[in-house]
Amino acid sequence: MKVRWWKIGLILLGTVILSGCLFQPENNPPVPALTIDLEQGYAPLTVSFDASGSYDPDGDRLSFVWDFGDGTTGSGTVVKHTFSSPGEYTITLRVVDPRGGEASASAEVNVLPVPEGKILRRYHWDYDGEPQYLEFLIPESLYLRYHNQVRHPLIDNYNYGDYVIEPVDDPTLSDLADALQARATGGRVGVLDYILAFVQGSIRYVEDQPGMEYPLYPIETLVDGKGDCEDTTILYVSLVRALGYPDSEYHVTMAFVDTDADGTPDHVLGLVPITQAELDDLPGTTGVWTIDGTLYAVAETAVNPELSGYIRLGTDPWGIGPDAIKQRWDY
Ligand SMILES: [Ca+2]
Ligand SMILES: [Ca+2]
Ligand SMILES: [Ca+2]
Ligand SMILES: [Ca+2]
Repeated sequence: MKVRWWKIGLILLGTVILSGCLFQPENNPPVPALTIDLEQGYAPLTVSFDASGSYDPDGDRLSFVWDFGDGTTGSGTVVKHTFSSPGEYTITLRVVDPRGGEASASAEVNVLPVPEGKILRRYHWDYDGEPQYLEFLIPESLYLRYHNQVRHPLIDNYNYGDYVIEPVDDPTLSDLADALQARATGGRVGVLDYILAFVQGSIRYVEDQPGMEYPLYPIETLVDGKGDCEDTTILYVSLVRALGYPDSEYHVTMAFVDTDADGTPDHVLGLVPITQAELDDLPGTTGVWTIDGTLYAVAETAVNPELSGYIRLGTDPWGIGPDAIKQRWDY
């Protein structure tokens, strides 16, 4: 049998040409996915954009091109962008495959101007291992009202209670307390613990000058973002009190305690009354004190989260007990 090798060669060549050139598989465009972490906020607003949910039906490698709608562009799967001016922006994500296939997705971001006469503060803290974020507007006149008040060095006149019962800041503190309450879960104890984590995590611990305790009004602590034990306790107690503004159901107490048993009080902490039934919900176990027949959960507010982590409601980090109380302010 005569085999015509050259004919077989031609057939093979033809097969290669047909499959390689004429019958190239169709290219499917990518399927874009776009998520953003903030849709609205005050200028300057930093927003995180994530396109990692995008895919290509053919498994093609994808590239990502961003147009932030403010004249700037970017690239990459996950990008952060800061909008410096107020306005409504349309952000467009273009997902491209190497064969010319592409698809787009878009999102809207509304950047608000900080209203005249308000101070914008942004608070970051953790709760149960989850990052928390809150923007809050504080009337500048209120801040100046307190900031400009002359305080005398407190050597033995510890009138910390005056900083809590001060009424003019109550509506503003109530707005903040309500915003925190709306984010909390776990009933009354959950709300109290959540607000404690807010104070611990978003107010930086800074000590007063030695021998001169200088108490801050809650609005000052919120604007300045720093304070020591009396300042953070005054803030916490004021926020808890403001939860029920104007008729508080959240009775609360502030205590001046002696942590080193030398007979002189040296530290301020909060005490929140709880019921026997609420004990099961309490995250802490070492700080439940009985005072005059009432159960109180210790609220230690002065914490450096970088050094010691968060101290949950119902924790007595000093191991002192109620006998260490030298003075108490009740609301
Ligand atoms: Ca493709
Ligand atoms: Ca007040
Ligand atoms: Ca202080
Ligand atoms: Ca002491």
